[in-house]
Amino acid sequence: VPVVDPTSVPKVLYGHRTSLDSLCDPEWSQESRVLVLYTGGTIGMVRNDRGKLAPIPRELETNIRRYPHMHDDSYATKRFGCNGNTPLVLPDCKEKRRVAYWVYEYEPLLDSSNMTMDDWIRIAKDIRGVYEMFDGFVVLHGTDTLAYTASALSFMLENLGKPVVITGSQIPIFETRSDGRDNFIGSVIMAGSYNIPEVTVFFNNKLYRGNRTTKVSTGRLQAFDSPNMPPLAIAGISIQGEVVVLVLRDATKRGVILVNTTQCMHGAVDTIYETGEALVSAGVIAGLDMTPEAALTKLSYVLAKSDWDYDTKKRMMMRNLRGEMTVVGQEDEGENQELDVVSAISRALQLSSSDDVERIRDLLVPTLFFTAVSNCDIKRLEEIFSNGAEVNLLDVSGWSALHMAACDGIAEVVTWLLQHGASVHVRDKQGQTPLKIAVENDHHKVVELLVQTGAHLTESPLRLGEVLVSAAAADNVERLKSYHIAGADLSCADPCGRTALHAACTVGSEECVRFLLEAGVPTTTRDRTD
Ligand code: ASN
Repeated sequence: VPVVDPTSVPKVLYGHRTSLDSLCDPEWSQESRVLVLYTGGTIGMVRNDRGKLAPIPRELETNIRRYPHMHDDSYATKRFGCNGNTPLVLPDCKEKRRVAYWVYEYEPLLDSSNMTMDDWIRIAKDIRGVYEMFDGFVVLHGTDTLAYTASALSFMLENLGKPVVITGSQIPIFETRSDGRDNFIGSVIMAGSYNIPEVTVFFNNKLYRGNRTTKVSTGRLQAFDSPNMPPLAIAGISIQGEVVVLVLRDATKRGVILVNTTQCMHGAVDTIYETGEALVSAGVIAGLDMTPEAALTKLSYVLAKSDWDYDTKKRMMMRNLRGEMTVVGQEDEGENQELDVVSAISRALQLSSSDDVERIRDLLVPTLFFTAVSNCDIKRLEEIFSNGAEVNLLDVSGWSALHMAACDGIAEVVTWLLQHGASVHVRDKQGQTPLKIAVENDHHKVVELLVQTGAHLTESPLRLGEVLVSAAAADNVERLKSYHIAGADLSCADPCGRTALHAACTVGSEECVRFLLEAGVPTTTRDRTD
């Protein structure tokens, strides 16, 4: 689970621009928040006197502010004031919430051909450092090595629960005919408004799974493609010569992990060919339909796992870790049983065409799904899920099934939902996450499960101080425990400088005082009246 590591928090958040507190302010839930990490690339470059492209520092954000389709200045100043801290805000795109965004510029800005593995690590650490403060991330990147960075990040960002969208452009963003503006705006919308918790590439109006992409053209605006997702026709590639195999066998015996990937755009490495079979018997792992970029970065990731032994590393190379390759037979392809209600209604209405039955199913599945959640009926959930229920579906109040289960406090249902891809970061119309709902209902086990899956509180320290003080003042030790399990700092003070311990002492709540002391809160904090 990503945690805030203050040493890697980009300066933009603590420095002259934006303070952590203002970002955590509850009123912020009105907008979704996106951090744009600008690493370089053509997108932000400017042509010099000799017509050569080079990045110019500290220009991108200032220029974006002048473009009304990238920044709605009147909304931003009305909502946040004009104090030098005003974030960028996308114009209304008819999505659920406005997207507010910040640009964090790297120093130096790089042509991506000059990037190394250290740059991948820096991007991953920066995202981890501020993971809890944003709803999504956009990485502006040069196109030459963008697919490598996308693949590398997909492996490095373990337990990712929020979108990370990588983009760039073929023509600089502020040139008249540029693909940069659409790529940029599309990426910010994807990161801010869509719950796609993985590393993706947005280019030329398409969103690709990052580790499936490869750069296919240096000149066309359709610079990227994802040829094997969904998988296309399978074509084999023949590798010549027994001598090569004997060489390779030697290497695998020495403990070298070898992966065979195809350089073809479409199709996968196939072992039905004798040569392919010989490679497998020499210990070479079939990389199936992985792109060479994904294969290289997956190997780097797997080899760096010091706690995995040689066999585990080999197993992991063969396994689909982040959707980077298609392992035939890995997914459960069992026949779906038609839902009883759907069959009954279809029979009663004498529907014969499969399209009509399909329509009935689409109408009923969401309702059946929410009902099964509130009835805690796991068997029914399985059945409905295999009929195509969308786990992160929202009801009219913006509640997901996970909000519901968190409110009811049934750990079994919460576990099932999390195992089936429910996002812990979805917020309802009041900006409340499932974690907040579980905390307010004191479902400790559920709070624990959500935190283990990457959920975190979204209140500012001051707001946390307020809720902790009121819990202690009401002698509510269960609530203090809930916040404690949710990862809150119990020594947070309210705007008057009072902590939960002050409040517990004032009302003489022995239980709260004992709990707070056992949790290790400081006993010498003074409030504003001293
Ligand atoms: N050379 C540039 C880069 O990769 C190419 C681009 O961004 N279109 O940084």
